[in-house]
Amino acid sequence: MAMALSDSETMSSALSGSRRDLSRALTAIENGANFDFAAADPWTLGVTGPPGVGKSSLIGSLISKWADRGERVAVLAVDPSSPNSGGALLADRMRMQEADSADSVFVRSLATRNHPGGLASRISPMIDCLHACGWSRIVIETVGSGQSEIRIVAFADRVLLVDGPDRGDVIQAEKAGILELADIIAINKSDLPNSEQAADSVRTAMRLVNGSDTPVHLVSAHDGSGVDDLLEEIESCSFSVGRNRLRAREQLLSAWDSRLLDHPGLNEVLDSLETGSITLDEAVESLR
Ligand SMILES: Nc1nc2c(ncn2[C@@H]2O[C@H](COP(=O)(O)OP(=O)(O)OP(=O)(O)O)[C@@H](O)[C@H]2O)c(=O)[nH]1
Ligand SMILES: [Mg+2]
Repeated sequence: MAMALSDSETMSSALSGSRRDLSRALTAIENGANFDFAAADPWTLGVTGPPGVGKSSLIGSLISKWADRGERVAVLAVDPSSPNSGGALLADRMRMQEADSADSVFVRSLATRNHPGGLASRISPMIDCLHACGWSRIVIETVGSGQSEIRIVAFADRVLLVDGPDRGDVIQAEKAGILELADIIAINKSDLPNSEQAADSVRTAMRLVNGSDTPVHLVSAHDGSGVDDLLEEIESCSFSVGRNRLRAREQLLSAWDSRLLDHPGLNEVLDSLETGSITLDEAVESLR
């Protein structure tokens, strides 16, 4: 039975600024607790892209700039493989970069494998909870390598695709189907050779995919070049109706998935399917 968090002591302490109780509240939500604060619209950014292109480093650079402007930034780092490494790495990087802005940064890692019913159904209440606790910029980082990661990023109101200067990175992003969801593209590691060419091939691919001029920024998380412009683009980003529909579709599919995977009759139906005693259509009917 899902517990309601709204009236709990943990939640009121999280709302008054306790980071420890915020962590507890997020864990409770992750485990199925309801969070039904009617809050104003949270500000969310999804950051995705192939492994190792510098998503976390770039988020680190954006965080310093946001912190300078007085924003409080929360990052949900979705790690498909290990429960901690992604978030821990990101946290380390941030500690290194801005020891003095620690109060304005909150990082939480989430392991997709802890969620047989899909993490996607837990993301929105987590975002609402962070927003209610005063986090004004909420970033969701996920490796863009599979369908479930793409679905998670669809829960953000704006999506930044980070790519690298290797042609291989660009192709991976195309294959995973994340180009369509991107409002803004950053080619990171512009301090390395070939980034101009990578930016050009992404621009070409975007025109083919979206028929639109999605902005492509060359940036370097290492030397900071291009990051100011990227931040301005993110802040002024207004998303297209077409992409909203795409996002709504991904959200619907993930809600559908979780409902199916959480269905109490699932195992029984799988048994019957396995032995051939029911057809696929009958299975779908009985799980409705
Ligand atoms: N030369 C160069 N290296 C970079 C830059 N940004 C990140 N890196 C390096 O790229 C590697 C991966 O960086 P991360 O920020 O962990 O990349 P990521 O995309 O978050 O990686 P995953 O979350 O594991 O997919 C690290 O060794 C970084 O130091 C950059 O602008 N230039
Ligand atoms: Mg990362």
